[in-house]
Amino acid sequence: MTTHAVATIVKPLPPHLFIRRETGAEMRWEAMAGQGYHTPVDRFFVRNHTATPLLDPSTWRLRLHGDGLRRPLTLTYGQLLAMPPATIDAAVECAGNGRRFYGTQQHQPVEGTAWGLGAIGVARWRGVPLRHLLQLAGLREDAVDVVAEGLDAPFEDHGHVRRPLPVSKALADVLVAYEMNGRPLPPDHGFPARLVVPGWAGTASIKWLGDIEVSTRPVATPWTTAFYRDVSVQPVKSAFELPWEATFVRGRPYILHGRSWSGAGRIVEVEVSFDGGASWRAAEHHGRRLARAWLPWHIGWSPRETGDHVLLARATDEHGAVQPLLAPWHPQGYHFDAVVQHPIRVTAG
Ligand SMILES: Nc1nc2c(c(=O)[nH]1)N[C@H]1C(S)=C(S)[C@@H](COP(=O)(O)O)O[C@H]1N2
Ligand SMILES: [Mo]
Repeated sequence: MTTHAVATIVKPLPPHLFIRRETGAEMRWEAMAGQGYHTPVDRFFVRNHTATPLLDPSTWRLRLHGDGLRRPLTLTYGQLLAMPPATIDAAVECAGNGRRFYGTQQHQPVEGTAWGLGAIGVARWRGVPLRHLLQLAGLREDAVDVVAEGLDAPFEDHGHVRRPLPVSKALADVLVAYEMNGRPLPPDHGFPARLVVPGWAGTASIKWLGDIEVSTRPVATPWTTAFYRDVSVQPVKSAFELPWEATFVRGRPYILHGRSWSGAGRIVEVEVSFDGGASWRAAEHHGRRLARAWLPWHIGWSPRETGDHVLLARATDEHGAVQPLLAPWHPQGYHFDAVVQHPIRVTAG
């Protein structure tokens, strides 16, 4: 197998679409304006612990092994592509999405990549249900954990990025994806194959898949004990498809667009406030509202006062989870779900 390390990210990262964040790249939310339901690859965020490897599909193998399987299995790229496929529309979102707002809104700065709200994207993923592979490999009834490992370089002294999933989740809706938005996975998003774990923190969606171990005992890795402890299902969030510090002209009519999402289910309501939270108006929904992806919405507004303001959007999911004004403190800055204060300026024109 040939692996070449390259400058952390392969695809172009033009500054009108991305903000570089350490070894990753955050999508600018204004880049979703006018787009359809899915996030095009040219603006989909990238989170790499090290660097994108360039893997050769002709020598690539996916190994399934461990004491939780009766018939360990090794698959080629061709064999994976020949299996009955499944397609899902799902978000991949970093658990640290919105981390910077712990510091900027709540005066609780935390360490780690200071993502705004752009560490999320929704794509159409095509691949093979992990359930199918596990059944093919003779999943035992007493198997408990499924540990997927990536083929990118080891991260510091923690080894390859790997994250155990409970068998129940692995059997439910996890995909071994080889296509993103109708094309083979791009190198930065896991070519030749990655996991997509709908609704869960992005760290579970292991890219550049090489190895899946199924264990009859619970497995701990640095990605469950140190880095992403207690993070699985993503909370409710909302974003405007606007530049940070967007400008508006007083008296003109605008239609503002945004999207809201929740790892737990469908979004049922989105409200927007133009007066700092004193009053809220319901936004209108358009497009689809899929669980584990997002809901696009819009609302009309004609600014009446010049000066600096904030726009607020808050969503509610089908389980009744609503975005609070204050996110519960988290030592690593995960799961920021509070209403984000989006700064704008209204000018006299
Ligand atoms: N092998 C591997 N898989 C990985 C990562 C990584 O660094 N290496 N990063 C994880 C994290 S933390 C996130 S948020 C998602 C990001 O997926 P994307 O880069 O396709 O947007 O990939 C996950 N899978
Ligand atoms: Mo992440």
